[in-house]
Amino acid sequence: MLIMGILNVTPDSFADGGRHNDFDAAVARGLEMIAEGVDIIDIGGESTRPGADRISEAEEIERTIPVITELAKHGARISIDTMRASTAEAAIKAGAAMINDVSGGLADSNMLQTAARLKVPYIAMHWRGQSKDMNSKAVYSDVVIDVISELQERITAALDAGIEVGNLIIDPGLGFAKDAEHNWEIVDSIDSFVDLGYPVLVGASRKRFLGGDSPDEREQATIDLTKRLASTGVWAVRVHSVKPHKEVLAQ
Ligand code: PMM
Repeated sequence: MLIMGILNVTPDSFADGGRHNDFDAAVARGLEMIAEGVDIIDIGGESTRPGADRISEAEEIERTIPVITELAKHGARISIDTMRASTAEAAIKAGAAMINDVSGGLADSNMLQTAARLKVPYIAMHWRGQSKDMNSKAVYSDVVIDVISELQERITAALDAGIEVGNLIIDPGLGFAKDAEHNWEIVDSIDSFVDLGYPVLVGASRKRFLGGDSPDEREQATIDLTKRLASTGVWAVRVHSVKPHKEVLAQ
């Protein structure tokens, strides 16, 4: 299982506490992750935590592209965490190798065609709407069946747009329009997602459904979950801390 290390270049990320919100700190953290053996560094400029406001395209590009350019020079495999086709394209030009779109192509009507044209791996996450009001959309008759069927629609849209089967990765989108119980039901049924036949990425790191009062308290729960997912055929986990996850996978 691969480790995708989170590098949020945002002043308001709930889990980083804005610690990496300037270029030097972000590059330093990226280099540290490379030294720790990270497989992919996921660089994002826009917070998607519940209730978060959107930022402009210019600001998103300004935050992410210089960090991508610098870390790509060090040989890192980088994904760009963005819902915007324009940011994704700028990131790939700057040296990113993969697009991580939490909206699965729903936020920007140009995204799927852009990913197809760029011929890079594309991560389609399950999403029901912008973070501002996503909690009100956490309504399912059966969360596993509903999320799989909505992901299948995104898979069809991605393939129709010309994304190659081998470039498509899926993600159930833990914490996005889902309450704690929904997230655990998905984790308990992760095999059903793996069985769809695409690489599955899981992003649980320090999210509220893990319990605890602070992001740091949720760290151990994240590591425990990575250990559990390692035997399920999940392709990668998206996590804040790289070293403890590499260690738990090596056990
Ligand atoms: N979660 C967040 C941001 N980007 N991308 C994918 N593919 N999957 C996720 O679960 C995901 C994501 C929000 O978490 P953060 O604010 O800690 O980065």
